[in-house]
Amino acid sequence: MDSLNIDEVNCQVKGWLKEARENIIHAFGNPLSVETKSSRVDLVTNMDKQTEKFLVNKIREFDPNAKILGEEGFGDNITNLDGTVWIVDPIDGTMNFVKQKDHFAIMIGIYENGIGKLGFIMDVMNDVLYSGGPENGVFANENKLDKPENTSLKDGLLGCSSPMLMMDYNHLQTIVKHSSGARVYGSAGIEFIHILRGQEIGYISHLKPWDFAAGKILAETLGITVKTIDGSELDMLQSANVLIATENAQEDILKLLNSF
Ligand code: 2AM
Ligand code: CA
Ligand code: CA
Ligand code: CA
Repeated sequence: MDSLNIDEVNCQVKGWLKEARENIIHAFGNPLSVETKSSRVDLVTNMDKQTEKFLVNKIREFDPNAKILGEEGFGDNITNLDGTVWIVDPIDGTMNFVKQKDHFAIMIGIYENGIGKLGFIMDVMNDVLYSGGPENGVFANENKLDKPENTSLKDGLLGCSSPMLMMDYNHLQTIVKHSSGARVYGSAGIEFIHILRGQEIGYISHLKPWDFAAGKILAETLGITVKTIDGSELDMLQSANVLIATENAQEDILKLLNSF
């Protein structure tokens, strides 16, 4: 693909995500096969793999030149961001998917020469697709979202990674003490959704590219900063300690971290 036709891609991807969502819901009737990856709490299921294969096949059919980075490894080995790069997280919040059958998302981020063009976060159980980018704005299904208020740290709820909060990495417990409270949803996608809707002022977690690729495009379109916790730009091919936040909350958190 030379250059993305935003409307066409939007329309195609929405159709795939609708189908992927239906496949996941139908699979609730069948036994789930669950394996561990790096640790006891890092899971992958047959539905993570099936959903990624489904999306990778759709992307390849639609855009044979696409480079695809997928969490479960059915995409390509990507070493740079040249051309059109699709970044896929087939099920974000696999632990929630396994334990709760709720609070998980399907995510796709599309980048052209490193620039975010379109992001998609499908909240599967609520049947709401968050989609869009800098050229068309951000939508929850068909409803356009306004920019969330630029709330400061003390006046808002902060989403946190559970292990980072427990271990007090990056002084996270102190940061939370300066906020209105912590929330831990167990899915980066669901945290992004709360921020897009103005229900949280931020989220701090150690994330991989597929965890933040889609959300970064949507959040930045609405004036939310998505950077490393010390304020540097993210590398779309590297994991990082990520801070997603309103501009004011990001400033408050940076000031706090610099005071240690
Ligand atoms: P995942 O479910 O797609 O793996 C909370 O676990 C959030 O952090 C989820 O969005 C999860 O994405 C992500 N995450 C990133 N690395 C993880 C890991 N090693 N173990 C569990 N979750 C991880
Ligand atoms: Ca995973
Ligand atoms: Ca993920
Ligand atoms: Ca995943």
